Amino acid sequence: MLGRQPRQRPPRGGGFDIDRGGKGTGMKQQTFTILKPDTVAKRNCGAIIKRIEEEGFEIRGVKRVTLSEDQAKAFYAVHRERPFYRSLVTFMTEGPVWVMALDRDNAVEHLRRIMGATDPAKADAGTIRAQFASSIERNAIHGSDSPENARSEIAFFFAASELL
Ligand code: RTP
Ligand code: MG
Repeated sequence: MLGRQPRQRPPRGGGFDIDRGGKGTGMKQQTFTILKPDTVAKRNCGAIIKRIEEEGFEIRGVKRVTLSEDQAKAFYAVHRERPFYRSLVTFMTEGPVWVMALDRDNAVEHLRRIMGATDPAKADAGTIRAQFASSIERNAIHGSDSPENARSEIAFFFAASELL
């Protein structure tokens, strides 16, 4: 029978911004987060994940990893000329982190909003960093700053087959 074409699907994994809901739901967007070593050490992962889920994010991929120095340097390469780069790499490799691929409408902007400012002293009340960060460096959580970076950060840690 003509007219029943298979539905075209975008690639999985690296790009799962799929409108899976059909009618009425907006386009899902992907973002990426790291629960940083301070969060894991203080056993705050559960509380932060609860908040992330309550905010409507779907956790599409999650794993616990300990970053190598090369991985931390590469992940934060954009900051390699900044005075805090060396210290940031030391911090990010001091213990395990949890990395997560997240899915939600307006995911990038929404996660950044609920994370709060980089410096917890400047973070709005009720944000994750206001609640859980200890300093501008030990600030509990990373969130992608653009959809493009979310895509590459997810691909940095996850194979497409882990995000089905
Ligand atoms: P992130 O990338 O981790 O989500 O944080 P962000 O966008 O809010 O901040 P960014 O400017 O990208 O900085 C990356 C991470 O570097 C550490 N940092 N330390 N000592 C300092 O002045 C300083 N500034 C930044 C923080 O861990 C920050 O999240
Ligand atoms: Mg950043």
